Order: sequence, then C-alpha cells, then structure tokens
Amino acid sequence: MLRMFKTHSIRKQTELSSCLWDFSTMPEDGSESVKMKALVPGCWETYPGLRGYRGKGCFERSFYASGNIRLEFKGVSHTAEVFLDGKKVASHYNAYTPFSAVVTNLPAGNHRLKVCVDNGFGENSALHVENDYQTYGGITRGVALEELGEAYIRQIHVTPEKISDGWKALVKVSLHNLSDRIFEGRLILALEGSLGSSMHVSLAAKAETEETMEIVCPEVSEWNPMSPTLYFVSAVLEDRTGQQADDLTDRFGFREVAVNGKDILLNGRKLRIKGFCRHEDHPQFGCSLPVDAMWQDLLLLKDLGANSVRTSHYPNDELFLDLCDETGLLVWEENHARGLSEEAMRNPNFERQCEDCIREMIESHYNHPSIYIWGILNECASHTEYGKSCYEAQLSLIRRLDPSRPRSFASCQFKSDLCFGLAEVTAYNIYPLWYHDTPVQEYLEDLYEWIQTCTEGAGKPFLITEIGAGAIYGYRSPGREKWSEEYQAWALGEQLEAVLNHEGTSGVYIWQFSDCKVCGSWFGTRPRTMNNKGIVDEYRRPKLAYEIVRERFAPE
Ligand code: ADA
Repeated sequence: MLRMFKTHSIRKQTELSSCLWDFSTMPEDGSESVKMKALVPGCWETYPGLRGYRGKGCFERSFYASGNIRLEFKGVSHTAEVFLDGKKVASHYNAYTPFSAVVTNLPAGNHRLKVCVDNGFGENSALHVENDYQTYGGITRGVALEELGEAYIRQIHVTPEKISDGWKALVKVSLHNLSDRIFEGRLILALEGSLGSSMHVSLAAKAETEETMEIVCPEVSEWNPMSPTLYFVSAVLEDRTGQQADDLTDRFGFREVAVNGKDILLNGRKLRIKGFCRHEDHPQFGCSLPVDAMWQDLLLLKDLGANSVRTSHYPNDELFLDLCDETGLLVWEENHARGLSEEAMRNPNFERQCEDCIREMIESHYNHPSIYIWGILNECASHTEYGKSCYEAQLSLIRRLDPSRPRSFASCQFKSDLCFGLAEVTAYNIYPLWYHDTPVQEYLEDLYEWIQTCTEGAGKPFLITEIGAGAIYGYRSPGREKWSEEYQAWALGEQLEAVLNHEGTSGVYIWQFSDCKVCGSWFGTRPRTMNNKGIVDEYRRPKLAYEIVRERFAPE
C-alpha cells in the first residue's frame, strides 16, 4: 500500500512492494552472506539471525516494462544505490524521505532491479548515527513502478487561502517533458468544490516547467481537527491530439495556520497542543509499520486525548500522514536530526544531508493539511555561532519552500540558545522530575522568564516539545521508585498539571508515545536497550501513566 487513495487513473502504476524480493547480506567481515526471500517493505533486523546486522544488503526483483518509466522509493534505510539491468539509476541518503528515478526508452521486456542498502555508521552519514533510536536496515517503505509518456506531471502543490467569500486555492503543477521535441497540449485541473481550470502548455524538449493556477472555491468546508474535510485535486495532461497523456491526483484541506503574538492560530482559532512525540518503531516491524499498526497507534493517541503528534525526529511515512489528515490529528513534522553536537554538525556531509531532507520532506508532504508546522534539528547545537549558521540556513530554506507554515526547533540548550529569533515558534524539551528533581512549575517559570526577558523568543508562541519520565512496563512498586510505573504516572501528572496550566505555553508534547529501540553507545545507558519513556510499551501495552495522561488531556 502506497497511499490511502489512488494517485493515478491514467498513468499505469504498479506497486513493486507488498511482495517478496530476493535478499542477500553483503558482510564486510568475511562472514558468509545470508541469502533469503524478504518482504518489502521491511527491516532486516526483524529477520531471525539478523537482529543486530549493521552493514550492507541487496534486494532484487524483476519486472516487465517498456518505454519511459519512473521508479519511486518511499523510504530506504538509510543509504540506497539503485541499479536497473546493472546500470546505476539512482542513489539516495536518509531513510525518511522519498526519492525517484526516471528511465527513458526502456526496451520492452523483463528488467532486473537491484537495490543495494547500507545502514552502517561512518563519516558519510552525518544524520544516521548511534543514537537514542534505532537506524534500521532495508527497503523500509513502499516502492512504485510507473509507466510514463512523453511528458508527465511531477507534482502538484496546493496552497489554500481564506478570502472574503470562501476560499481560493493557489495550485502549482510541475511538468517534465521527457522527449527531445516540443510537447504541446493542455493541462486540465479538477478540484472538488470548484469549476476547475485548464490552460495550454508548451514544453521545450527535455524541459521542466511549473504552471500556476488560482481557483476560487466559494462553497467548500474548512479542514480542522474536529471536522477534517479533505478535497481531491486532479491534474490531467492532454497532448496536442487531445489524448490523455498523464495524470496525478493528490489530496489537501482548506485551512490556514498563522502566528499571532503568543498564539498559534488554525483558521483564526487559538491552538492548544496536547500531543505526543512518536518514533516509527515496533518490535515486530522495526520502522516499517504496516498501515494497520499505524492505525492502532492513531486510535491510542486519540483515546489518550491527544490532538497532535510530533514526528520525532524525522519525516514520517506518507501513509501515517494520510491517516492524520483523515482523523484531524495535527502534525509537527521535522527533518532528520537528533542531539548532534557542533562537532557532529561540522561533518562535511551534515548541511547538505539536512537540506536534502528538508527539500524532500516539504516537496512530498506539502499538501497534508494535518502538518501545521515544520521543525528542524532536534536538540542540536543552537547555542553556538556555528550551530546558529546551520539553523539559519535550514530555516531560510523552509521559508523559501513553504511560506504558509510557521517554523520551529526543539531546543535543550538551557538558558543559552541563540536561535529563537530565526523561528516563529519557540520550543523546549525539559525533564524536571526525571533528569533533575526540580519542581516542574519552578523550572518552567524560570525558563519561560529567561526566554521572555533575554531572548528573541520573547512574545512568540512557546511549546514544550518534550517532557516525560521512564518506566519499565510491569515494574510496579508502591514505593514509587524511579523506573516504576507508579513513578512515571506521578511524574507525568505533575508535569502535565504544570505545563497545561502555564498561561504562556501553547501546549505540550509528551516524550514519548511508545517505548522504542535505541542503538550503539546509547544502549549502555538504557535498560533493555530501549528508550523506556513510552506511555505504552513497545507492544502498545498501557502503563499506569496512560490513565493519568488521559485525565490531564481530557477537554476542560
Ligand atoms: C531528548 C531527545 C529524545 C530522547 C529524550 C530522552 O529530549 O530529544 O529523542 O532521547 O531526550 O529520552 O532522554
């Protein structure tokens, strides 16, 4: 399954995932290669005998095609090299963003696809490093094969805008002419709730262009968490004979996000975030959660009273974002980084890998109405001048790619952050009652006072993007010692009481929804080689804190 809806009716699209591929490890320590059938998508850490395998592996399968084709990979963890009939057609770094390859003039017949995957750590990987979450290995999200004509529709971005009598949609359509002659034709846009639009297009040989249309939609309903109304936008490309050459359908919602003083506004109404940070992680699936498991997580998030989820610490699977769109769960989506020091940020690959991730995240997720804010660089070096230069470059890139959403970053640089002037929303990760036994309200007020009096975060919306405590599922102790479920329930009660009653705070994200795997040196500090701060454990079994959170998140 690639998306929760059909994106093509004219373009022939075949899912190459949801089936078995030939898999073999490529160990570099001289050990024997493991050869087996593997289900794609999936993570090799879930295969018996490969639980701890870090390195290279190859996935292969054949398919029949001819002419111009497009291969799309929704996610490969973490570095991919793609070969078609032995010729390299794509390479990509980062597990959490999609990439594609267009191959022209393929002769009719069976073709061999080979994807070499590497989840190893080293100088070439500035973002996938030993960390407080696992970097899995495999083709971890869906794969699509598409048959293209001379020209195709590469993407559609819809920016909704409130007007005096209803809404209008600014639609940008990117086209690509694959042939070496001019492509003349028509671009027809159908948008539910409007009269649509069409225009003549003329693309020079091999050219890529972007066409913009503005469509007034007087009778549509807004998207909001209580009533998440969604609309389809379909573009059809006709050639000079009127023949339908290609199509692309996407989905969006009529909603606007704005910042007004200390408030985040959705359609003019103040947001109060009650959310969770969530890793894409599961003991049976690794990071390749099937849509049923995603849905189970969403049902629990809703049952807990959450109205938002933070995709800590990387862009999420589009299927999950589709479900958030449909259920009205607001999303803080962020690029891939966690806790990288200035030294790690000085890795020569760091800035390019971060900016590639931002481009791919915004290009592919732009239309999701549930995403209300873009975040970057969780707990990186925002307290140094060098770090600030990276934050500035990345937040400026986001502004260029998407002026419609606010930007932020989750800081842990206590009273030393230099970057709050670069973003619209100020956010901090704090752990009173866990990493230090400071009373929550005292700690929060002291930090907030510093922000308001000593930083450029003054007067801006303020979010607590992480707060929580650990508990080992099943460890019960009336003595309420740390790591007991009783301690976590008490700490969360105190933390949420203080944060939700703090007048300057626009909301909170609990760290974290479920326990998750950690990797590398982190396992030495984590019981079970897990991050145990989940309100449910890794099998989604509720801890005592579950009911406390449910009470605190209940509508006032
Ligand atoms: C940080 C970090 C999280 C997690 C958390 C913890 O705030 O952003 O990814 O590591 O600490 O559990 O300590």
